[in-house]
Amino acid sequence: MITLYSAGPGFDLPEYSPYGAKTEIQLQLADLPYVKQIGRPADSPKGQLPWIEDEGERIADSTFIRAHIESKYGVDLDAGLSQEDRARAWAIERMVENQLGWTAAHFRFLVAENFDKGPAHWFDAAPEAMRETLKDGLRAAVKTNVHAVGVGRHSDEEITWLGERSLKALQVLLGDRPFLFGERPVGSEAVVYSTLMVTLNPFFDSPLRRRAEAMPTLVAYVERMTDRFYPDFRKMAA
Ligand SMILES: N[C@@H](CCC(=O)N[C@@H](CS)C(=O)NCC(=O)O)C(=O)O
Repeated sequence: MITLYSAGPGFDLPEYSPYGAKTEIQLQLADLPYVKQIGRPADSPKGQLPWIEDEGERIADSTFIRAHIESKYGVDLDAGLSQEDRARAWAIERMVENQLGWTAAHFRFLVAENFDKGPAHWFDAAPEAMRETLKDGLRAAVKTNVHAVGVGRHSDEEITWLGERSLKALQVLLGDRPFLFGERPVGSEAVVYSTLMVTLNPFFDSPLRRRAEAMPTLVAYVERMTDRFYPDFRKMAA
């Protein structure tokens, strides 16, 4: 049985790590049984969530986890897609992870009110004397990363504009289909959903969230995916 290590539920989401949710959904799409445990990035072979343990083997990074499950279990999460659509799926995945995700992370971690009501609480159990140092360390690390990928060099308005371009692209790509490539969810769907889920999360306010909320296609898509992959969460939230 595969064990998935991820962040777990939090901040009104069924899984707080977008990459953890991606892997969790891909395990479900592959029809593979798994158990889920809360993991700490420091314990991961690559220092980040998620990672899996599969018959003694530890695999980290959501993209490599997908490659592992597809090759080991003979699954094709993009079954039925043409070569062109497979290429499109990869391009969509890169846009979402390498661009949209960072714009959303900027608002979640680097806007003081959001950081204080959210990520700052990860240190609630730490000794009081260390708490502020730990919070500063997390904020500084995220800031360095957001700056390194380029997003952090822009104003909030510019970051919103950049993120909105990806949201608009997703809206067009989805059109009136229930899933990206038709009636059936494919592998890249997991990434699109998990990133939109954190972007639209009402727990954190941001101009980017409000732009996403104004796109009914994306809102309905997130609800559809949550119903399908986190049905218990939807029931609880109802
Ligand atoms: N490329 C990685 C990205 C994973 C990632 O960014 N994980 C975040 C949680 S959503 C993390 O562990 N961050 C802690 C850190 O980078 O120190 C993947 O696809 O799994």
